[in-house]
Amino acid sequence: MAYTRENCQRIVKVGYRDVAFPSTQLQSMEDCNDYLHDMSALRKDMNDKGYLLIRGLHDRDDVLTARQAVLNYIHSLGDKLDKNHSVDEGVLREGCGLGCLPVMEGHTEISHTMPVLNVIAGERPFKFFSQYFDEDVTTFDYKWLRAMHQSGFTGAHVDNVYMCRGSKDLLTMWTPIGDITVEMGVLAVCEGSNNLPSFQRFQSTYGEMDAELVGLKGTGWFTEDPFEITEKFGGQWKTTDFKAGDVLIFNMRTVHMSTTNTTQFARISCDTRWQPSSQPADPRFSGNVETSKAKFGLLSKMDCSDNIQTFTTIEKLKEEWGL
Ligand SMILES: O=C(O)CCC(=O)C(=O)O
Ligand SMILES: [Fe+2]
Repeated sequence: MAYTRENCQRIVKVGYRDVAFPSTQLQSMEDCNDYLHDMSALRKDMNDKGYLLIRGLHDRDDVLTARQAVLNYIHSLGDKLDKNHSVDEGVLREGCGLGCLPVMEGHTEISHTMPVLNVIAGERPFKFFSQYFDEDVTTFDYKWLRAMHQSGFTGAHVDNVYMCRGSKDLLTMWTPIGDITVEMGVLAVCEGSNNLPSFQRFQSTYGEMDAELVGLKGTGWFTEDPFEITEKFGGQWKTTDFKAGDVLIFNMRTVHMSTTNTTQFARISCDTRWQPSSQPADPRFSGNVETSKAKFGLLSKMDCSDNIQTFTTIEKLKEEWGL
């Protein structure tokens, strides 16, 4: 076999773990492009595996245009990018770590600009989700647009803990804004975590939690260690390199995290949420979305203000749940 990028094993970082990829611990994710028009097959995949990887759902050039707009915005804020490189390379200056890059999520100056919306709320995802749900669909106003700094990653979680106050059929679409390798920080999913019997206790405790309601302090992540998930509950971690245009779609019970950005590049991505219009939507993410005070995920690590009353921690809860 020829020694190519495709078959050579790389050492990548997931959380703080060094992991060989592809390997039994972290396998390559399969796309569903061969049966993209067979909605019942796609729904079955979503139910069995917990995700759909679609190559080229968005127009590649539109995504690259959005990337340019986001990089120009970051550059306009000064002292974020390496001056020895052109802006469109997206190289971060030395030491641009946690808190260096702007918060772009919510309804922000950049999240709702035409080049960005043209991709993340464009005709193509609307068409896909209306076919998938077989009815009219709606997407939250709140857009989780982000640029991941050097050494940054998202820990293992299910999205239900953040957005469980509306439709149970809610889906997340993760859109990389550019070509993103595993080394730059992509999403990894634990295949089967959404419905394997071995995840039942996890799903009926952590998976049911409304992080804001219980006053959870911190990120809302179950763990930063991917193998705590597989060792305790099973499932199979999978990931892949993404090209501009690709998307990963998963449901509220799919355990996912990101690989760690070990490069000098800003990793730009956006998650958007999709559901049938006929169902109620979580009120925190539609309408006046800037008012949500609860900060979870990486934002919780940056927020020094103590104005949000917190009552518990994930460590305490795990002890209570016996997990
Ligand atoms: O982009 C990330 O690092 C995390 C994204 C995520 O958790 C999601 O799309 O639900
Ligand atoms: Fe998530």
